[in-house]
Amino acid sequence: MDDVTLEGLLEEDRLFAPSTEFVSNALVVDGTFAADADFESFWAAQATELLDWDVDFHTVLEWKHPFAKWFLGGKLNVSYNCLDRHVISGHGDQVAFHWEGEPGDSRVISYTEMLAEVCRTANSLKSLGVEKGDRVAIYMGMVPELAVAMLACARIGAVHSVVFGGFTADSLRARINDAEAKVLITGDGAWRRGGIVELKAIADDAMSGTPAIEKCLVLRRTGHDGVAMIDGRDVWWHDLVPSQSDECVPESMDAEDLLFLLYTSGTTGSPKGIMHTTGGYLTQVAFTHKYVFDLHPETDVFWCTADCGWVTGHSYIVYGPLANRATSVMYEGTPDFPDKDRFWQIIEKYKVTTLYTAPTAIRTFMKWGSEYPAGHDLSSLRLLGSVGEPINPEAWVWYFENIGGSRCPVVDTWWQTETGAIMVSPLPGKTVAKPGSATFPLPGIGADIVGDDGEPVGIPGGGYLVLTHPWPSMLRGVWGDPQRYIDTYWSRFDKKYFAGDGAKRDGEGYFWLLGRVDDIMLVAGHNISTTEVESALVSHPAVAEAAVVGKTHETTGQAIAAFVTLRSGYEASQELVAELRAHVAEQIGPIAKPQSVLFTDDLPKTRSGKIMRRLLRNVAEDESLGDTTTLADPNVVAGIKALYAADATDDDA
Ligand code: 6R9
Repeated sequence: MDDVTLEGLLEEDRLFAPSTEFVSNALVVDGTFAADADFESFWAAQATELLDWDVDFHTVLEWKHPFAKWFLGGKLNVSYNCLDRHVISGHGDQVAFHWEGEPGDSRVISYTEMLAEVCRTANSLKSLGVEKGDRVAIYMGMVPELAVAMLACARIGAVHSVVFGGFTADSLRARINDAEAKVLITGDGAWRRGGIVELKAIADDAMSGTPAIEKCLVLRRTGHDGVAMIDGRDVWWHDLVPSQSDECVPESMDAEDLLFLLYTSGTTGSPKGIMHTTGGYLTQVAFTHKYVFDLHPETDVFWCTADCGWVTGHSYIVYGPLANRATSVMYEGTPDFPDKDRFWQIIEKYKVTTLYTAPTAIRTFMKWGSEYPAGHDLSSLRLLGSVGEPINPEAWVWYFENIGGSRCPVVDTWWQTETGAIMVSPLPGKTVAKPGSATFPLPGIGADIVGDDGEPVGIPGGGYLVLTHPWPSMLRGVWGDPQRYIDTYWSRFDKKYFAGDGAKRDGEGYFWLLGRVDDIMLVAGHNISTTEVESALVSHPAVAEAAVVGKTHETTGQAIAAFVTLRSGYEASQELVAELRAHVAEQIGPIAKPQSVLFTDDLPKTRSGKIMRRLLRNVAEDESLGDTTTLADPNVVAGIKALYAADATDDDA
């Protein structure tokens, strides 16, 4: 952003208070957490209450700006906290995972079974030469063995680096090499919309240039022919794991020992290996999973639809839910296989109570139409969550009404790979929500909004979201590159963590996330948020999803170019273009009116579902597309480029 403050122009007055019924059984209501508790004692209390420690910590926080250590002197094991202690306390028969395979097969896995399989896998890793501190890369589809592999690493003190199963061989190779992983765990293949992604073949390609890899453990999932195994390097899971002992003493780890690396590409540069450690990470994921999702372990069925290749899967499929002894659903496939009602079918089948998904999915469901959820019994649901991008108010309301039956609170959770756990979110039994606002920082978290000078902008006001003091699950660094950690997160503002997101606070202090700072547009001297213009477009009944970018303009500096997908039943037309432009002007003001509107079937998205505006900016500026390797489907943007070139809707009126 230039030296102009982000204004935040879109207004939202709708209020959604939790129902009396929800409040009557909620873990957190008004007054549960003392408002002014100091954050160190707050987190110390959570760490003691939520986790089992082998040795208690003697110091809560050592803060040598910008390097933090939490719970010094404490020792614990993450897999013990996620599994053994629940079995010991008599809950071994409780279901840890209801796993649903894409082709329709399913498995029910109890805590006892999970523990035994984790021990066998941990012993297998030891037999392959893995020792405490070694890095293990994991490249698998969404099968239970992926969670097992992560926990097996945690059990023996190895550091896992999960690489999303949709990445290419080049991306996998780069991540393996940066971490110098010794072992790769993969599968023969993964099911994807009825087809097979040949994981092992891709892994072989990657391993052609990974000097550190010694062994590769391969799970048979798809069972297709022709999977090549290299003698001395490759081992089938079924040849090794089942014969191992189902006992493996958990390694007692220092609170600050590394638990995992997770690579994030962010908006620029090569992927960064984000480092997360043991005690602080587990404390905050357990805390947030329990209270943000109001977890009642005896009765809830929790479903986070993310992939374990992303931080959301790490924290809210594996570590948070298991630490809290939750029963979860884990699903292998896509929402539209075999049909567009698969999610609703799964919710009905397992009586899911809590659904945690992403705005990109919600907008897709809106586009497909409400008849798909309407055909299923979703009455088991009692709480809904959102993560990954700002949720447009209209998508929020659609989710609330069509999925939650207007009865379930919606928690819009802001956080990042780097923060490890949720930071800004409603507490569902307490917070009065506003659609599109992540509301307030959680207890123990310091967040603020500052201007270009780093000074707080006050209430109301807009600028950059910062975190004002350390938190337990914060990244401890960037693997192999301490300077990059300092430069990326701690140099923009003095003593404050720079999140890279624009944000505003309204007159009542609610936080509104306005998109990545790099995406914000400067039109005639006004900083305009892409999120707000997109939300205005999505509030038109014809629009399912929208992405807007700034493109160079002679007089206004930048002009707004909009890319829009329509809901089923609506047709593209010149009249609709005019209507949408007028609609934005009415919702936000004439300054935010898109100069051009292009209708398209799809928008370019990252593999984790976030809209990649940089590429649309390239399209609007008629520049080359550059690196498109992080895209889920590179064809989408090529198609938009062709459409854009042929389109004549540009109109300065
Ligand atoms: C958890 C995750 C982090 C970036 C973050 C922000 C965006 C995530 C959001 C949100 C608005 C929310 N983001 N949740 N923006 N409201 N509730 O997504 O991690 O993949 O590292 O992405 O995602 O821009 O900075 P990650």
